[in-house]
Amino acid sequence: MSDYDTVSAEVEHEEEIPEDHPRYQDLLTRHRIENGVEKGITHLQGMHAEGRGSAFDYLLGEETIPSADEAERVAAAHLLLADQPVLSINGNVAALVPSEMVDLADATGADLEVNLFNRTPERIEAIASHLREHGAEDVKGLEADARIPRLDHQRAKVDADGIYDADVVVVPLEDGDRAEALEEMGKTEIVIDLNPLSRSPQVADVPIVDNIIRAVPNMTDHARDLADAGEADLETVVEEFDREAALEAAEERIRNGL
Ligand code: PTJ
Repeated sequence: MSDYDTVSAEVEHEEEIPEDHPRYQDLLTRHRIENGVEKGITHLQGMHAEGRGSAFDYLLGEETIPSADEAERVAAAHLLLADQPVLSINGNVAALVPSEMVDLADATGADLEVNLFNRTPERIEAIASHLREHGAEDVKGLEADARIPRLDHQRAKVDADGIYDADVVVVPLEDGDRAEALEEMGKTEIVIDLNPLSRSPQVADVPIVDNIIRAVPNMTDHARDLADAGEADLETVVEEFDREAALEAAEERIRNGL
């Protein structure tokens, strides 16, 4: 049977996408983003972001490369060491990995905070409800009672007891100046982005060049493996990480397939 016969023209539920389809992960991702747009969770611009991401993922071989796996372990160690870790959620993240983000928050004691570029009360509420439907108990980002300094767009709006006060922040799927502004606030930043040349991974303490669909569950697995490690061991994991080498390894894979 050809690919054309195995996937129906209009996929209503993701279970209809055959798992043995050679493009399964890409079809699943596209379906979740489309669904997100229909539900008012994902902005239309999120489709462009997804298209860009999937091109890089194709060149990466649609797999978690060893340097990304290491970065995901280091990220887990940072989150376990943190006093106040926060996972930032935009419209693409909410559509792609809602329950996976809730699991990561559970495994690391992190808070979930909605933070949007195209911020409207309706989208904030839709994303918070979507996360609650996937098991989140407390969702931050609705108060927006603090501002990230020197950022003149909607992403500056954060919760005072959330991202504003956090020591470690996970920033997925945004190429922008917020990463630089958070860096200037002295926060430890973990960025998930398939493009190693984006501004966000370029300034991150831990750049993770991997598809968020693979990265987040793997971070959770690492966090569970490291749960009993002592503080000194976690510090060692963090200190041994070479962010430049991780970025170079990803670029090398994308450019030369190596
Ligand atoms: O929901 P909002 O209103 O906050 O809007 C979010 C958008 C999509 C507008 C915003 O995040 C955006 O414009 O993103 P950019 O600038 O397109 O950057 C997104 C980055 O994420 C790009 O570098 C993509 O390569 C990368 N990316 C896209 N999909 C994935 C990804 N990285 C990892 N996993 C993915 N599935």
